[in-house]
Amino acid sequence: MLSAQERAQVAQVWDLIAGHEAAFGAELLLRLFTVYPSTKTYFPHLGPCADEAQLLSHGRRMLEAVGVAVQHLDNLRAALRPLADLHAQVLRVDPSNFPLLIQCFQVVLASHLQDEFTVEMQAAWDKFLTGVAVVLTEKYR
Ligand code: ZNH
Repeated sequence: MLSAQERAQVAQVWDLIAGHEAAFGAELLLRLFTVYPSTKTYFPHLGPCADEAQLLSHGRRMLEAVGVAVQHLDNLRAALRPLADLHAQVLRVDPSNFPLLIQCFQVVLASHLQDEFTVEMQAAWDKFLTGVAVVLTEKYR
């Protein structure tokens, strides 16, 4: 559960991302695939080096879903149910990949937002994304 202050910080960070979903998302995927090459195995259809259009398009879809989560902090499970089913039952992404994505996300935010991305915002954002990952991985069995 996020405190009132953490919610405010999550919303503040989202305000800085909103409008740049594709760019931030593409950079996040590029970092993920480069720093943790094993994550690339889930995206064979992107080829050995995904082109920019593919990164931008999947990056945008991923970050738009994060935006939906930001709007439904009280109701993450319901808001993300279709995506949870997709990741658990169709994509079968190993849950150990989620912390890798969360880490890359924070590096992308820090590198773009610099001093605007305060330590408190990072803490709140980490907690928020971990909550999203819990929901996206709890359908596994
Ligand atoms: Zn994921 C897909 C989100 C994580 C892998 N995804 C997806 C989508 C979205 C997402 C929105 C789209 C859907 C549709 O189309 O319907 N993810 C997401 C989020 C997260 C994630 C939000 C966290 C936070 N994923 C993830 C991980 C991985 C993945 C970690 C691995 C590594 N996804 C994936 C895949 C896919 C997806 C493979 C499919 C793609 C295509 O189809 O192209």
